[in-house]
Amino acid sequence: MNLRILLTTAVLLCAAFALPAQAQHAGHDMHDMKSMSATPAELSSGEVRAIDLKTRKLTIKHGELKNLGMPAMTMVFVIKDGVAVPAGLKQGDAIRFRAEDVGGVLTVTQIQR
Ligand SMILES: [Cu+2]
Repeated sequence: MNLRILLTTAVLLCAAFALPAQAQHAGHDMHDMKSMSATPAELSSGEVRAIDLKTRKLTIKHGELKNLGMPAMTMVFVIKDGVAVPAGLKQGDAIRFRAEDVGGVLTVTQIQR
């Protein structure tokens, strides 16, 4: 009798814990799918700290870069060949940009002021 009650309680407890876990998991999958489909056009915000058009090096103080799994920091990126830099872009300008890991080189593939 006692064992049966214990088992019933255990089953109910399992159900109680499993349901929220499943709901969270489903929500997480939906979030992943959403962020994946949004990724190609998603731009990050940053501020130009330095720019050298000869070497195509751009130092950006950036917020979190979700596609690179990078926290906010200031760092140097290489501007990808063929990517247009907004005319007169200078230190202190706020930008929206897209950075990608191209063969281990952190590369800016889109820049907008
Ligand atoms: Cu960084």
